[in-house]
Amino acid sequence: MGYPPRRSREPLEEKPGVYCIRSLALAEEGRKLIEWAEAHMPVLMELRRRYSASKPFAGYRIAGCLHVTKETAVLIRTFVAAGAEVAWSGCNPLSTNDAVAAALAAEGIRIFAWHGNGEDFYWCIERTLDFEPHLALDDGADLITTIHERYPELATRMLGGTEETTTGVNRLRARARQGRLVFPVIAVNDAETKWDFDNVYGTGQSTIDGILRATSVMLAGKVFVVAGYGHCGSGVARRARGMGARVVVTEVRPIAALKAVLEGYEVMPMDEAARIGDIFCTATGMRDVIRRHHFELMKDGAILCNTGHYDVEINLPELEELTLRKRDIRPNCTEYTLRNGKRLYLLAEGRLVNLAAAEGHPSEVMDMSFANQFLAHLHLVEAAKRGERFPAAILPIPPEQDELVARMKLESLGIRIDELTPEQLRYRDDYLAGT
Ligand code: ARJ
Repeated sequence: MGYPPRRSREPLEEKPGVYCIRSLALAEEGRKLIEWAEAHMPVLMELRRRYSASKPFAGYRIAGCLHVTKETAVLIRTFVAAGAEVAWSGCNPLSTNDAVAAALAAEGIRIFAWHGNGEDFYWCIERTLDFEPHLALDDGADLITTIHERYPELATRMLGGTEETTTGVNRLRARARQGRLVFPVIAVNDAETKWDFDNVYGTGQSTIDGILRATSVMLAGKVFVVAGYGHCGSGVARRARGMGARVVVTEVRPIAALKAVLEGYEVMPMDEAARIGDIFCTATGMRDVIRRHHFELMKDGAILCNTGHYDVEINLPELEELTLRKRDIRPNCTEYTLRNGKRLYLLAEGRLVNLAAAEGHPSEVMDMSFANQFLAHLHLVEAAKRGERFPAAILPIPPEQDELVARMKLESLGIRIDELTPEQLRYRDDYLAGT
């Protein structure tokens, strides 16, 4: 094949141009994981049922760059059932589930992903672009950035893309502001049925899950410092409190800080939190939130992790500089002995602890995020079929889509809600009705 060799010399299973994964022998284990996720993703399964006869994606190729988990596999299978051809890479070097990747490869999905593919991260993304997609499904904007920077000709032919996460939407908005966005991108993250659920309840549960799997420490009574009180941080704070931790929040935004105060959390600068925290979790999307002098202030035994998209929130080069020696003490838990004699424990190399040390968000909540992904791509394809072209901008999901996803989720839960009566509808629209 006419593409550059990968860097990694690890033994991998490769069929050039079709897949490159850890081992096909894991496929059966992966199929069971996917089956389990399918049993917990009713909305996506209903969409699969609705669109598998009409196959609206027939003739369309989708490249995806998103954590290769059992939930993502359910999304991929749904696209395939609806007629799409799909090529996939992971969006984080430590989040690929090798068994799921094997199951997908065995089903004929083009997939370039294995756990620990750091050296070949962009090689994997580029292999999904060899296939000349019409659509890009991104998480963190590395795929869409690669298309713009390295495949400008392909970029002009793309119908559009979607972005899964806050950090990616921020990066793409920055690109759009500079006039450098070539095709439309739908901000799936900004759907209410995504960020008010996935970011809050998903991150809340899966981050605690990751910390517990990596450490098995008791949370009750611990001082648990959450950096950043956005949707993700507030979810982590809530679940840490639920486990009996004493939660401290650090912030830079006054309104977010005030929300944390009124929710009953201690709010203080990281300089103060660093001295008292037992467990630190960053959820800011910003770099260097925990840095040299914070490490120096920390207690012996402090545990550090990150749940933001990139591994920049804890300044690792500075941590390394302060370190005398280092060893892995448990899976996903590295002990750093500093020159000042104290030991700090870094989880999952500072990468997303919920995906690297656990399985990411539960299927039930990814059900809504991925229903939004599916419908957003359908929206792009239907527009293309009508000969319409959206502007090269960051677009919201269609508002009726948000409501549809919520209704389908409620229905799957067997929960019914009220409807406004005709009198109430009239009252809602009557600007004269007052005291
Ligand atoms: C796939 C997941 C999972 C999971 O929707 C979440 C988000 O915004 C990402 C930031 O990279 C991670 C993504 N996410 C969380 N859990 N994607 N499968 N189980």
